[in-house]
Amino acid sequence: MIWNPLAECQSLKDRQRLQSDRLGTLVDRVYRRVPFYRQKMDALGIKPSDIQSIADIAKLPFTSKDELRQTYPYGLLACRREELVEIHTSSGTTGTPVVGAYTAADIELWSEVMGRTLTMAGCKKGDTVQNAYGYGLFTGGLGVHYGARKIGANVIPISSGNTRRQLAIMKDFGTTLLACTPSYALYMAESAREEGFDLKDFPLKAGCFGAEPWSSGMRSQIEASLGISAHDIYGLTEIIGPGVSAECSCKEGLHVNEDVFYPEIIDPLTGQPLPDGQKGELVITSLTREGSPLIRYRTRDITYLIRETCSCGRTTVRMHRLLGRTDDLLIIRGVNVFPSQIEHVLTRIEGTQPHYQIVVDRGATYLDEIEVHVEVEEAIFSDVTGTLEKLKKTIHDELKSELGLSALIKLVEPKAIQRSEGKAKRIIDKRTL
Ligand code: DLL
Repeated sequence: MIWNPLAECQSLKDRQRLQSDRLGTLVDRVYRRVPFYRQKMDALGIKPSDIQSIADIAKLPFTSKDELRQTYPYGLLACRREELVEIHTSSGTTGTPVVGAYTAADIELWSEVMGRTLTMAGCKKGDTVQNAYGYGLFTGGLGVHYGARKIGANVIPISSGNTRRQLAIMKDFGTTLLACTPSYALYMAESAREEGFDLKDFPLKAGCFGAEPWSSGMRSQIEASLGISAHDIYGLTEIIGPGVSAECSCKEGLHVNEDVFYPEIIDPLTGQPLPDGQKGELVITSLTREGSPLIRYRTRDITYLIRETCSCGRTTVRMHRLLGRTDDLLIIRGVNVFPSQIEHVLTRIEGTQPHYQIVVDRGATYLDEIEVHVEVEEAIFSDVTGTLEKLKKTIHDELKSELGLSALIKLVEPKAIQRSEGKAKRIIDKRTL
């Protein structure tokens, strides 16, 4: 099913016209109402009348995360304070939090795009959605909540944590769709096994997982251990929260809701737009937001765009699942390493679990050292016949061929790596630069 065929299956020509109109209105609005944008446009000598179509977007300046921080909390507001109905922020673990401010129309927009997201995972009226994303300032909880309400599904607002209770609720209430981070979904499956039941016996049929990177290998493990179809969903606080893009049943990239969130890919070093299919930094313009619209926001997320029409019938452009972040890039002895590459290798190797941590340190020789801690399956861990040593060598060799780097491998027993109920912590960088 498609939630909004008019928007999601629109002809390219009609969509471009709509995007052009919306961009014009947005630029007018922020030029009049947000001094930050007026000054940036004036500095470049651009007037709202220079923006005639969506193709003119490249004339506009970027917005960076640092600028959001400098204007915290209300500097980029494009409406009156009393028009706001809700505020969210990022967790702020890496600095001043970034703010998303919503008017009633913004909440309606969020409900609409999350309705599309859940529908892509096969969710419909009558389904029971167990929403194990955190409720609160984090956008995962309320985003899924609004989407489920929009399409008439029944939402259980359990929030994250208390895994035993999650499983009891799932069993008692007959949950059909689970929403949480992918790492938490795996943790739930593991806990269910320990409690002596199998999630495959539950009526659960699908899951909407996102908010952190995960690989196709991890998807296979989730699908097998929960007996469901696992869908990748993407978004960020600055733009709206979840609801920017999501996977349909074809799972060949995430459909971007481009009638409202216009995507571009740029070279992160030069800022130059890149053609479809080429990997770079995702830049998003929120075309219809009222509270905190952003123009050409640099997400720091790396992906590429896929323009061909999907066999599901939606005509919206797709983005490949995230390939990394410009600021997650680890540079180890000059070699560029994304944690996603490591996960990709690990999930290919029999006997390992997709629970891992990457520890980077600088040894006595001042050379970077990378140590990958990997959980192995119980049976292998207790094996005394040298299987562990063989596995260690396999992981070492496969990582070396993928990354061109020798990593120290530490195999750890099941559950040795701390589980997370929200976003998993994969990297521990101990280097002091
Ligand atoms: O994580 C919003 C969200 C909630 C998305 C629930 C999906 C599901 P932030 O906390 O602002 O917002 O973090 C945004 O998380 O820039 C990406 O780097 C990362 N991220 C989000 N979704 C995915 C995904 C929410 N599907 C940042 N795959 C983004 C990989 C993701 N990374």
